[in-house]
Amino acid sequence: MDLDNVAIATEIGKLADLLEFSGANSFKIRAYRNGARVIKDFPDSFTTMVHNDPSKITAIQGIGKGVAEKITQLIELDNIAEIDELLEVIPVSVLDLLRIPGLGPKKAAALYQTLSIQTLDQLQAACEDGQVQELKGFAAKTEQSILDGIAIAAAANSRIRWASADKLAQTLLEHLRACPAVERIELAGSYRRGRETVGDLDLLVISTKPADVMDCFAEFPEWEQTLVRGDTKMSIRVLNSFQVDLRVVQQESFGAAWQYFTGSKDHNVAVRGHAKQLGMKVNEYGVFKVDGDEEIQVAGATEQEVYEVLGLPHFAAEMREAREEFQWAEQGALPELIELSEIQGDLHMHTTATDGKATIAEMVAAARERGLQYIAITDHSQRVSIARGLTAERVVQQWEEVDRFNETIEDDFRVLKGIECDILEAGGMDLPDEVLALADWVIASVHFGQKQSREQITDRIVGALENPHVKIIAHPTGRLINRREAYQVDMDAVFQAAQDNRKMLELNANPARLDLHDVHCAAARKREIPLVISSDAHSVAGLDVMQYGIVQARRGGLTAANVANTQPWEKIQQWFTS
Ligand code: DGT
Ligand code: CA
Ligand code: CA
Ligand code: ZN
Repeated sequence: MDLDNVAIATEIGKLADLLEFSGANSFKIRAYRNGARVIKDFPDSFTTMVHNDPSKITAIQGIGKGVAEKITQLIELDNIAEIDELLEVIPVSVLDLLRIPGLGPKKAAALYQTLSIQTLDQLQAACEDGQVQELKGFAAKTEQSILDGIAIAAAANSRIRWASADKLAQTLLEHLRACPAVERIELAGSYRRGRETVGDLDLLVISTKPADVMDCFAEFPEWEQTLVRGDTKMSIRVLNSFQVDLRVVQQESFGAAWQYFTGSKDHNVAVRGHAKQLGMKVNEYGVFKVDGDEEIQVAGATEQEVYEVLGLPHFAAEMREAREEFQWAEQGALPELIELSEIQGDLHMHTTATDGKATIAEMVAAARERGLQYIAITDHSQRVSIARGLTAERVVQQWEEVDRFNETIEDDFRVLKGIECDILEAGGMDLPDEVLALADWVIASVHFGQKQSREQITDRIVGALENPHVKIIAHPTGRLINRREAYQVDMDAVFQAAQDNRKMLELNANPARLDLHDVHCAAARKREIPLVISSDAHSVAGLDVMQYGIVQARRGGLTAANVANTQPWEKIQQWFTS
């Protein structure tokens, strides 16, 4: 089976999970876990290596003989025998238990062995009954954190992050575009609307040969199971059980179908209501004028004409949530949503001085290749000791290095002296004001004490916004999609403090963060607080996540004017002093 590296890494990770659950040797488990990580990040295809030159695989650092064997087995025999053997004694549903944040395989195994818990539902019931806190090694507090974690795990199970959906979507498009029966193919649903997580992918195809299209769909390399197959509609599961729906439509109703299946449902309900008032009817086949018993089709081939005959603008897909878009349309105030090409600089990234993988020079070269005009180097401050955070002395040295570096640059490209300075648990900044005063760009972040009370965390962030040297708060709520809830923070107070102190807020483009979320972005826009979309890159490749931040910003209704780093650096500086 030809698999991409992510799919291979997932299987190896699953093996590690199952081994850990069954109490196997910890060195072996670690070897598989490390292997999975190396595979996921490796630039060349393991499938290709297995086919062409298997000896290459064991030469890769972090891939031992055991891992290499499993990879070969998976590619050549379609499965890993050891996984099948383990699944004969361990129900597959227990893997869900391992996704609960804070519940390691040891605890999961204890729950399985003592209380026969196999599913999230059973675990929830046992926690609610208070059975779990009776077990050795489980306190009442553990029980509560398991309950909190179940909600996250359940959501994580059914929806995937937009960036992962995007990777899958691109391989699906590539596969189906090669199919001769496919005349046109587009993506719809929550993916097209840019939601931060996607429940399933929706594909729409124009073709006069639906059966051929469906045959081709079933030949997708990551196909796992066909759920339904009708005359024009087919649903499959791909690896990792994710669902993909495909519909085949005719040219003359393509626009109507695309509009319908893009949703959202609430947006479509509003569109239909609007049509009714005009004596018209909208469905997935077209727009129809209703005249007594007669229905005459007046639009359908393109999405544009569907909206146009209803007197509505062609809403960007990211707006279609029945939030404010109809009001904007009525007022003729539809925002022109920001695009990636409008970004001029990136103001949050790390280097080898702390936990980044590239040097300043390498980050600069990569930023220039991506067409940027300026970047800020913002390594961690000393409190983040695991990342070798910078002391006052080291950060001043780094800034001298940046000064020297700028002198070697002949054109207008600019490297800014920055720091991602921690907001201390007790409040206050991790570096003295005299040091922060030397920086061009001070980001303040909460990395520690995230479990503090709402009041404490809010006070810390508001305090940072009041510091005269701080320009911006990074990832203001700290959430990690599907993994960690936001910390308790009063966002109204944060917005107010940003306004009062004329500060900015970050939209972190890392696909696991996307923090602020879309509704927060919209709130910041209303309050005229400039946002900065940042990659928070820890490597050269990390700069490319900017695109995900753009999708999120568009969902928040942001235009270039709402996002500071669409402007030249001088403009950003002026904003703080004007
Ligand atoms: P998801 O997959 O949960 O992330 O969210 P969506 O929005 O992609 O939802 P999905 O896949 O169930 O359906 C795709 C679109 O098709 C949805 O946004 C609107 C449209 N649609 C699906 N079922 C219905 C329905 O029963 N009524 C209406 N009005 N629209 C529907
Ligand atoms: Ca969907
Ligand atoms: Ca669907
Ligand atoms: Zn950072």
